[in-house]
Amino acid sequence: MLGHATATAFAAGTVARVAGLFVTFEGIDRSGKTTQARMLCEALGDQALAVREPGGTAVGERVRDLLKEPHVEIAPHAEALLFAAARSELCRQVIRPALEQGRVVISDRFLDSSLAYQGEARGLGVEEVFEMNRWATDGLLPDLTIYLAIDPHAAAARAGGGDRIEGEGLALQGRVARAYERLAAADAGRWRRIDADRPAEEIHAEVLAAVEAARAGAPAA
Ligand code: ATM
Repeated sequence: MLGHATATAFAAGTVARVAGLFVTFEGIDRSGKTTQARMLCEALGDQALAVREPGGTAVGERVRDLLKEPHVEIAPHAEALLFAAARSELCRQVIRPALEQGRVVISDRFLDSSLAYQGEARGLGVEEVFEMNRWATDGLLPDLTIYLAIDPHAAAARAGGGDRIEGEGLALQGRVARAYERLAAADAGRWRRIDADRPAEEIHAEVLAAVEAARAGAPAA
């Protein structure tokens, strides 16, 4: 699990930027991230830029298709590298330029998904996956990470898809949920944990408040 020292080291290695706000949404499958990212984006209007992971670039969208393909077997190391490759492209081509223009970048998943899914749930090691991503992204970290916390059984009861990773079911989602809880607890300054088993409008109001606080420079929680 990622310790405070590593988190600090990662922050210290971050390439400096002067403007913008980088907000990420995290949570298990069907926790409502996509809905909340869209609502936030609509609320902020032109100043916001929405991106999704993996995706958002030519390479990223093709990597997304490959990773979601139910019949393609991908070993955990390759899976982690593919997510990082898509993220690397997205950071360089889309996220950093938008932040430099002072925009609010809203990402549906980012680095922490790799820490939770590949690092913890797949057993590759959070530190290892973190280091690989630091290299891939030049150390870019979100300013605010909204964790939409929901019990995996409640999330599974919601309607939805069935890609390769989602198809692995409740056991995987349980491991991922526990990993998110630990990550959020280890860095309360960046993370904001929100109970996601509630009406979308209620959650959105809390998200908006957290974003406004982050813009004002207040801690996330
Ligand atoms: P979405 O839920 O955002 O569509 O993401 C697709 C899957 O990719 C999702 N699977 N489930 N359940 C989480 C997984 N994922 C990772 O395993 N690592 C990552 O770094 C990212 C960005 C996504």
